[in-house]
Parts: sequence; C-alpha cells; structure tokens
Amino acid sequence: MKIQPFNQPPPALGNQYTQDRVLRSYLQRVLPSEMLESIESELEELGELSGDEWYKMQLADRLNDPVLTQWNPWGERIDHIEVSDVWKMAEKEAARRGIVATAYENKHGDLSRIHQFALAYLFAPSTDIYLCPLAMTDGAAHTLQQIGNQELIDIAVSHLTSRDPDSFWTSGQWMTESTGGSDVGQTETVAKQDEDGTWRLYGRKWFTSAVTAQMALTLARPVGNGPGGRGLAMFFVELRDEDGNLQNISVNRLKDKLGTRKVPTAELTLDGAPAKLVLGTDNGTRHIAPMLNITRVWNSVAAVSLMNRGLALARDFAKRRKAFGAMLNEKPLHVDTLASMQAEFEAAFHLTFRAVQLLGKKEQETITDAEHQLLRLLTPIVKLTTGKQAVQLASEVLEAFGGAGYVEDTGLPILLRDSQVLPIWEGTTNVLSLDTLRAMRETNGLEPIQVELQRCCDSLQDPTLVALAKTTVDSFSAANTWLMESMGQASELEGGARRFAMTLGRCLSLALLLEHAQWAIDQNDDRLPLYAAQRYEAAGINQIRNLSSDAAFALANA
Ligand code: MFK
Repeated sequence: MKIQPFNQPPPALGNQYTQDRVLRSYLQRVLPSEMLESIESELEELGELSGDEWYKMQLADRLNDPVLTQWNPWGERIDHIEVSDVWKMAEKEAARRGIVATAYENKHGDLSRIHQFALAYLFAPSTDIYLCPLAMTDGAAHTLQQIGNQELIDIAVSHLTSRDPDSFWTSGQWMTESTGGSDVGQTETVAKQDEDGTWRLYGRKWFTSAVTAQMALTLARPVGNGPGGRGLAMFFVELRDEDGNLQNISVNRLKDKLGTRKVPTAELTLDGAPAKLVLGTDNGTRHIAPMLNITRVWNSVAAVSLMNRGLALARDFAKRRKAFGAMLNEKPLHVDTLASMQAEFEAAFHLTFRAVQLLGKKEQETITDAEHQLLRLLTPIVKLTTGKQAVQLASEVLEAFGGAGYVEDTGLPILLRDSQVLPIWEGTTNVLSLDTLRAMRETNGLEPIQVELQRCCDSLQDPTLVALAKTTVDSFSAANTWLMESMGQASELEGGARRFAMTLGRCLSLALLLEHAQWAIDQNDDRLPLYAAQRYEAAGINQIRNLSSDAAFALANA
C-alpha cells in the first residue's frame, strides 16, 4: 500500500485591510465618515497587494540581500549597492501611494497623519523594512520644515514628499559611530570649512541605514567646538554629484545583521564630503531630536504592523492545521495563546495611533498645551513599549507554527529577526526609559499622563470597563509613588526607569483600549475590544518593583 504523505497546509493571507478588524474599527471611530469613505479604496488596494502579490513576491525574494560592488572591472571605485527586487518595487510604490507625501499634502488637516500611518501600516509587512528609509525621509522633511532652513527646504522637501518615483528622494540619518549608537555626543566626525566657506565632513559612520538615499542629515563636530552633543552641529549631505558619483564618501562594507537584511546598512568613510549646516554650528543633538521623535513613531507603527502580520498568519494557520484530532483553532490552549497575543497587539495599536493622532494635531497646530506635553512623553514610551511587545509576539508566532516556525523557507523566522531591531534602533529600551525621565523634566511631570488617563476613564460606562479602569488608576498611582520616593536618589531612579516607563506604557495602552472598547459597545455592540482589554489587564500592567540598585550592582557584577 502506498503511504499517503502528510503535508502541512501553509498559511495564506487575504486582503489585509478588509480583514483587519482593529484598524477598521479604529478608523471608524476617529475619522469622519466622509473622510473614511474617500480614503477607503486606497486602503483596500494596499491591503490586497500586501496580502497577495507583494507577500508572494516577498517570499520569492527571501534570499536576495543587497549587494555592494566596490570596484568596476576597470579598477574604478564605484561603491554601487544593488538592492533586492522587493526594495526596488517598494521605492516606486511608496512614492506613488504617498506613504510619506500624504502627511505633507495635508488633505485632511490634523487627521492627515492618521491617513498616512494607516497606509504605512498596511504597506510595511510585505515590503521588507522599506519603512526604514521612509521613516528617515519623513523625519528629514519634518525636521527641515520645523527648523525652517529655506535653502534646504527648497533643495530637498519637494523631493522627499514627492509622489513621482522619478523625483522621489529618500533620506538617511547618520548618527551612529563606532564610539556609540546611544551616546551620540561622542561623535568623532569633524567638520572643516574650506576657504570658500564650504563645509566638509571627515570621519567614519558606523551604522548608516539605507545608504542608497539621495541625502542624509548627520552630526559632526566643527573644528574648535567643545565635547558632547552641544559641540556637534547638524549637517545636510547630498550623497552624489550630478553624474551620480558619491561625493567623497566611500562604502566600506555592508553590515552582516541578524535581521532587516534587505536594508543596506553600511559603514561609511567621509573624506571631505561636502555638507551644509542645517541650524547653527552647535547643539546638534538637540537639533536632530525632531527627526528622532518622528522615526520613533514610525518604529512603533512598524511594530504594530509586524505584530498584526504575525497574528494574521498564525490565525490562518490555526484554521488549517489539524493536531490531536481537531483543528488548532478548536483547541482551547492554542486559542488562549492566540487571544493573549491579540490583546497585546490591540493595546499596542491604540497606544501607537494615539501618538500618531497627536503628531497630526501638533503639525497642524490644533494641539493643546497638555496634549503637546503628552506627545513628548508618549513618544519614547510608545516606542519602548511596542518594540518589546513586537519581539515577544513574533517569538510566540513562530511557536504557534511549531517546528515550521523555525524553518527558514517558510518565511516565518524573518518576522522574529526583523522585529528584534525594533527595541534597538532609534533608541534602545533603556535609552528611551531615560528619555522618558528627560521628557518629564521638560513637561509638567506626570500630569499630562494623568490627564490622558482621566480623559479615557471619563468616557466609560460599561461596568466591566469601569472595573478594569481601576487598574490604570492603581498602576499610575504606583508609578507616581515610586517616582516621588526615587527623586533625589539618582541610582534608584535610573535603575528603575525601565519598569517605570513600561508601567506608564501599559497603563496608557489599557486606558486607550478601554476608551475604544466603550465606543465599540456603543456603536456596534462589539465586545471584542472589551475581551482584549480584560486579557491585557490580566497580563499585568504595573511593573513597579521595590528592587534596590545596590543589590543590582552586586548581582550583575558578581
Ligand atoms: C521601521 C521604522 C523605523 C526606522 C528607522 C530606522 C533608522 C535607523 C537608523 C538609526 O538607528 S539612527 C540612530 C538612532 N539613534 C538614536 O536614536 C540615539 C539614541 N540616543 C539618544 O536618544 C540619547 O538620549 C541622546 C543621543 C539624545 C543623548 O544625547 P545627549 O547629547 O547626551 O543628550 P542631552 O544632553 O540630554 O540632550 C541634548 C538636547 O537634546 C537637550 O536639549 P537642550 O540642549 O535644550 O537641553 C535635550 O532636551 C534634547 N533632546 C534629547 N532627546 C530629545 C530631545 N529633545 C526632544 N526630544 C528628544 N527625544
């Protein structure tokens, strides 16, 4: 008798917009219905491509990493980088579909950012982290506009925000040097001025993402300036001359990374690269901060987008895979695991899109002072909270496939490897925890968060939601008490900063999820967001622990 081989059914994706209950329900709540109607065809089209043609292309292109060719056959240094087919497609499609431009065309006033990031969220998971250059492009356009350097705005912004693939530019953000990715004040690149006034940069940039960009914003120390971030200046660099040759920039090698392998991250030597000052000759870290705050929001959108992709695949697989006599989606423990993952995702989604909403209001100057302060605090909190959730969720997604999740040609391991970058670049979890403390010093302490929690809680009527809201109050109160007790004890304050920032992140996520859950009940008698909130709350909100810093030093250094 012939043995019938057993084959596992691969997961499949449908339209990633029409199947996305969470995104659709959120957009219904926050957008006027005419606006939603006017943008829905774009979202549906992207959802279709992302779940079908682009997803298939991504799987087929899995092994094609970018290739650096440093020399042509005749001995000329060219430093050409050939990117993958998905990246070539993504660059054109990103321009045509206005993944950056939508925020600047401003068709929908302070809701334009929500429109843009809904597009980015659908665009991201099948385009191999092409969101990275788009994030930096948006960050550069935003920074140049905010600073108001008209010469540079005239040179660059119409390209950065173009919908025409032939004139669309992307931007790099060169900050990291071998002295450190976090402690940017140690930057060793120097800036010297020629006799004719042209600035030239000399140094080595150690981790420059997407060197295929046309321009970059970067930091360098003008000769004679003092140490630290204050002694740095922010510069604008156009990478290539009119003939397309790199201008005194050489690409030493591409990084051999765990994930984001399609992103051609490079080590560069700048040997007199011409540059223009963006704003003054000092305070470079302060001046580049607006760019970081934009890319941190993109990072969070990438996190929720990848979480959603992992869940879509795991959910579909659970409908197809039979084990122990039943489909996986009929097995209580498997279903319980998926439900907890879904709850983490929904909480992360609402936290992220609250930051997006506030960013739009800030840019259109419809933001209140309290909301402005909230956005400053939220930016590091959202990035650090969602970055960690994305890694944990991607790991669970792989496990939900059993051994298949650990096998490269399923395309699944890439989800975990790509997610692992999210808590690292654009500020690690610890750097952002410290930025949360910095932000609190700039704002009214924790008051903006308290006001936001109160706003969410005030919207609740359903008794289950009201009961869950008590956890936000208790967790916030624990964070506040810890802060008061730790003030003046530098080591305790720094040592507990991550648990503090995480508590605020989870607390805000729960409150925003509760707010949405009330709306969903009122609107459609939809109790799924409530179930997500229950499960999210059960996973634990308050991370504050009384752990001594002295004991941490003893233990970690033993
Ligand atoms: C998928 C989507 C995402 C993709 C993007 C991918 C691109 C990948 C490329 C990269 O990874 S680029 C590198 C990213 N690098 C970082 O994010 C750096 C992480 N380190 C920090 O954020 C440090 O906190 C920092 C470098 C800012 C510390 O520098 P300093 O000079 O020691 O900081 P200091 O003295 O505290 O702050 C200097 C000024 O900046 C202060 O203002 P004042 O001069 O007025 O006092 C700060 O208030 C201000 N500042 C710092 N961070 C700020 C900020 N202002 C607003 N927002 C912030 N976040």
